[in-house]
Amino acid sequence: MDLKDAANQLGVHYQTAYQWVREGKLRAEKIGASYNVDEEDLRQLIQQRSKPAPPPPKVKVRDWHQQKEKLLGHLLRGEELQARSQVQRLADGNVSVVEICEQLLSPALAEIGERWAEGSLTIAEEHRASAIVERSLANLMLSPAGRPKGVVVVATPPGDEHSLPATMATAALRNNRWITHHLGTQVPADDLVKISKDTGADLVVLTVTNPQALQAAKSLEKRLEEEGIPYLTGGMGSRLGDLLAAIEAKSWTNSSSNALSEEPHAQRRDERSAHGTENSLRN
Ligand code: B12
Repeated sequence: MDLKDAANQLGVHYQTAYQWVREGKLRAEKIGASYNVDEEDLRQLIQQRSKPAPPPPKVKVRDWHQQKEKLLGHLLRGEELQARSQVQRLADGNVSVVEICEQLLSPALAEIGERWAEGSLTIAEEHRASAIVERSLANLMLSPAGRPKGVVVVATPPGDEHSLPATMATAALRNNRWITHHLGTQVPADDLVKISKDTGADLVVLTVTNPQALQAAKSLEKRLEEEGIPYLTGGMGSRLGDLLAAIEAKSWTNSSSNALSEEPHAQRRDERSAHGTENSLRN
């Protein structure tokens, strides 16, 4: 077949097919002034082009500590564009949302919390940093193609204003093909139950960061149990990887209580006791 017909079958312009012949991508025999393309060669090239491109190679982060220090610097100086492009570069390099959250964003935020607690960072600076992290997370809210695994509702109990952990959980779930309804903070129990039923949620994920909201979380759990809606609760120090593992294994089924909800702050409460919490972020 001549090159013009081959180009048509490939769905490209004649010049492109000619370029491919010159580059050796498409084999063709020169006969006089024209080119002859073997049908088998053409079939193979068409097949090769129809395969999805392989995912970009995963960027290997050698030094997360250095990444965290760099991000922390941007957050402390209020350099939003630099912070967001640092996060974006990792996402573009196929680094998982869980890694980005747990190796980079959470450690940077933890340090911001430490500095606030010891009085070297103002509330305004903390708010500015949190807002940048929140907007960096927006870029990670991707839902890859493929059959959804199920429906999840993510919420934070009343009395807890720490919205970022639930946003991170949402990003991780969406990236793992769970349809995720992210409700943010301060959702009344009745409304949480209603939306869970309306959306046909398989599971409610609760995130508790403020120890003072633990009781509210317990009441929500009790209510969900009464309604027969499964839930998983996590908090400071709990791992997104554990959330994904539990949800993949569907190991929440009939869980009337779960270990994660017992002491969500246990791990870090000890670590941070030296800094105290008498300072207030809010006044
Ligand atoms: C930002 C921030 C705030 C912001 C929140 C803004 C926002 N939009 O979220 C504001 C200003 C509102 C705030 C307020 C307060 N804060 Co504050 N805050 C922080 C800070 C600096 C970051 C929080 C954060 O997002 N952390 C990063 C998260 C994402 O990391 P993580 O906890 O490990 O989260 C993981 C898990 O939650 C997991 N996950 C999420 N969902 C699920 C679900 C399941 C099932 C599983 C398995 C896992 C999982 O995913 C996350 C990522 O890996 C922390 C410092 C810190 N160490 O975190 C203090 C911190 C949490 N705050 C603290 C305090 C004391 C308060 C206040 C009580 C201060 C006050 N006196 O007013 C108030 C409480 C207000 C309220 N009613 O809630 C203390 C809590 C200490 C304690 N444990 O007792 C901390 C630790 C600061 C400190 N060092 O003292 N805070």
